[in-house]
Amino acid sequence: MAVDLKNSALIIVDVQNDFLPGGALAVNNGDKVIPVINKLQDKFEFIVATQDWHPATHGSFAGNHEGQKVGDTIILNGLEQILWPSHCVEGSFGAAFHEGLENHNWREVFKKGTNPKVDSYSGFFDNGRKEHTGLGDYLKRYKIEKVFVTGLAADYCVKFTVLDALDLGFQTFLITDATKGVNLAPNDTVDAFGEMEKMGAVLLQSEDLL
Ligand code: VGL
Ligand code: ZN
Repeated sequence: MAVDLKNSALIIVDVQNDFLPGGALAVNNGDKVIPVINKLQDKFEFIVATQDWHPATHGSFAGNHEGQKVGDTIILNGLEQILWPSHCVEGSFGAAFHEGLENHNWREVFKKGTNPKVDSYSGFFDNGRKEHTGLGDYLKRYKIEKVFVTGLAADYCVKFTVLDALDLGFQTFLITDATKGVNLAPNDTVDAFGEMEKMGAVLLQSEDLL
């Protein structure tokens, strides 16, 4: 498949130590996306990354809610919230990008989840859609029309980044071998792929671009 990469951006979502094997919220085989994303970066002139970046007091951490455990669902300021282990605490090793991930051509990094009162799966908006990270305006300022989304995790931050990109009017591609899911339920990643496709995302493999 020949895909025209004019006015395109590669978005690298949350390829951070805590989402990789050995990390606090490790995604199975999460490290497998790194060589794929590195190869893809050679094809793109415009690359941005997102970074999950929580204060230690973040409301998505089970340890900040007495009597709750990881995986429980609570209401956090009016929104349903799955409780996660403490992860990607601002400035920590877990919040850093993996050292094997190329970053020399990145234009900008967009941090998300900085407000302790609301989680932010999408790279564009928080889960309550009250605040934005600046990513959408940034891409539009540079006349980006197509976005190619990669990274972690397929069933959370990648999925919501893709859905918001579609909502903002970007032609949106998901590179399926450049993402892996958490899979709290075994089919979550497959279901997420289906949902993104149904909403208008085009599912590609990296070899379609290389
Ligand atoms: C993520 C859960 C909590 C992700 C971030 O990057 O997919 N998932 N925070
Ligand atoms: Zn998080």
